[in-house]
Amino acid sequence: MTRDTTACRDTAKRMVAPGKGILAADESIGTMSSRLEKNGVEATEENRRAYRELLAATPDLSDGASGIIFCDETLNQSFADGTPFPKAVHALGILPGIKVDTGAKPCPGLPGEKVTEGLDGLADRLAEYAENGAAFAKWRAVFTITDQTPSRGAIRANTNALARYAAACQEAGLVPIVEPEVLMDGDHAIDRCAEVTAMVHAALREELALLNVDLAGIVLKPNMIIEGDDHEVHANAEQVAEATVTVLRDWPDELGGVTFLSGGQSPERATANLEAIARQDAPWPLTFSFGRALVDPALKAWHGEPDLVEAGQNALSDRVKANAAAVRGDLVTAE
Ligand code: 5MM
Repeated sequence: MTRDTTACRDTAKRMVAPGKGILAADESIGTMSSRLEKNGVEATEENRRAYRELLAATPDLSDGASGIIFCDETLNQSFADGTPFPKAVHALGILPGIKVDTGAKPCPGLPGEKVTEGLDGLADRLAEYAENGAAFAKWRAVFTITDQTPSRGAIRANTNALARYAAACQEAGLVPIVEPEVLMDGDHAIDRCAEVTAMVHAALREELALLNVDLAGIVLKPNMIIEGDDHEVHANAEQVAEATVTVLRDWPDELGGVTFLSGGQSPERATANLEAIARQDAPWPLTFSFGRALVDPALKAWHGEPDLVEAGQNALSDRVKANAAAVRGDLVTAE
């Protein structure tokens, strides 16, 4: 199959349109179920569906969100009125995306490290997702910082898989969101996060180049450069922004765009850091593709009550508006 470079480039541009970000609502069934239960909601298929409909149907969501990432279960579900999610979301002016990895699993040969799986049968699944209306895809690899990790083996295995996924997506006409997440777990300082993230990105660029991935037709979803969550000193937003963009500057100008994950930061800190990042000089669009930092307040406000759907939507709307304002430069935040 040949690549339709133009279509992927156009979609990537829509995904990182000025003032818009991407909502990550692609928790796997296991993760979503435990988040529902933590909020006192029974983890049924219908509750997972109702929650995703609450998010997607938030009034005026498309003002600040260009796309929503779903998992396989949601993409095959429908709104309460019977409209399949991809069609309903397109009609709301939002691009539907699909998480296509099958999760980070223990990596054979590398105790304590993980490799993301999902390459088997991927081309067929991508064709089906495209047929069902998906415009883009997502694959997340995770890297844990310790004194010994991430190892070269884990970096190579995960970046190679990310590149194979990205190439397969472009052949299927779907924009790959390429997510190499260096986790915040640990007590490391911000410099160590910068060092590891730079190493992972360098390996990723090499693997993407070897598979002829068109960088203008991908969206990179990196972690911000930030200290480990057990580190005693919290970097301020300016320090995070400068360190983050310094690492990213090794990416060529043609890169389609950069959409940050929130990684477990509080919603407020993620927005403050994003706002400072957006003020940096950069050749590619910089925006957000947060999961928890967008949806946690919505889930708390709704907690499964049909009467509180509007409260949940208002909570999501507040976060999306704040982050959209942050990337537009309209928000002045203080941590
Ligand atoms: C929404 O969570 C996504 C993955 O969930 P699973 O681990 O259950 O597969 C995750 O990939 C998410 O899209 C990104 O990590 C960004 O989310 P955060 O919460 O880090 O912004």
